[in-house]
Amino acid sequence: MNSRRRVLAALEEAGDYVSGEALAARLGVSRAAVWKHVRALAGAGYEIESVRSRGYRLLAAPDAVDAAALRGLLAGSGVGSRVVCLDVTRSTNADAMGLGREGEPEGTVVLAEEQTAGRGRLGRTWESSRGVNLYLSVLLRPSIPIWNAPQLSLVAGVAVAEIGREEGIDCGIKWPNDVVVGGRRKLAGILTEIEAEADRVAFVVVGIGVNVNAKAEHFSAELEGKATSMLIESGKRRDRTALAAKLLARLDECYRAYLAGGFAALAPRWRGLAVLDGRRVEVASPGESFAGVCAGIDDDGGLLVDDDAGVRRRVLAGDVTLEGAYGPCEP
Ligand code: BT5
Repeated sequence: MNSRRRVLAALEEAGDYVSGEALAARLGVSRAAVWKHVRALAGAGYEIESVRSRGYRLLAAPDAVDAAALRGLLAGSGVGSRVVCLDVTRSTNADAMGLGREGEPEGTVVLAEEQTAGRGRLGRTWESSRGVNLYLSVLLRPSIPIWNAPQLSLVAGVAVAEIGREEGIDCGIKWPNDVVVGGRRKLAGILTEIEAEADRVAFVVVGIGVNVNAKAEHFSAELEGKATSMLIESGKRRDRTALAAKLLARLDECYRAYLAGGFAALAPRWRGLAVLDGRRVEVASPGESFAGVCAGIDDDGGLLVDDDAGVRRRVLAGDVTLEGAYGPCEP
């Protein structure tokens, strides 16, 4: 632990005033050095009171993901073997793609407090208010053909929705990549991007945005009634560091299961979280649109829809909405 973190740990532990002298003795540094660390902590958003005769007292910690704590919680996990925490970036997916091209190893995670150009699918945007939600991207190097890459969105969907449910949120998965509450309000989105070599995957970036502590006012008017957060659903704020660790550890477990057994190994879990089964849907996939009744997914992750002529169709890419609704996050 560096000196700055040790000062912080001492203040957190005391929960009361600690004299500069005591801190200096504990860390084996000068009182001036302690003061410098306290100033640096204040610069990082910690509210620290300083009273002449009593010393320093920690009043409030910034609500930021704690990179060091996150790394500690993920020790031993493949996903999160390296964690890059950024304050502001355009898109963590773009960053992770860049790291992939530079040869970064599998499991590297890029996380940001805020995105200024968060990406959805098909050129759509992901609203990424500062300091309230999770925006993270995971670099993976699975040895799979490119046509199987979309399965990784489904794998991530299992991890996100399972953690959502464990947090007490009644969420489910809308094929292919939305985690929704009440079948309608979007809690999380997943964007999988690939870099390909001939017909094999060179690397994949799985980007996950989860609305955690956002309030309704953090979303644009356009998303009113369409976006939700764990706070909105439960009235409870969550520690984003702990939540990110749980999510990444679960993703690690799901990814290992996928590598060992293919998507079939995850399909039963995915089906247990599905929200569209048995419902009338409209499918807009590249080159065709049709309506029908959703019949779940097959073991490769393709969506099965019985069209109005009674033909079972298999959808591999596209958007699915409940019939009569409009827009990809409407159902
Ligand atoms: C997605 O796209 O749902 C994928 C979102 C992936 C976001 C993560 S954040 C970390 C990583 N870095 C990135 O740059 N991206 C990933 P799509 O299915 O196309 O849905 C996009 C639509 O969801 C938008 O057009 C809006 O209607 C809606 N939307 C945008 N921001 C939202 C938010 N914060 N919460 C809920 N819905 C949102």
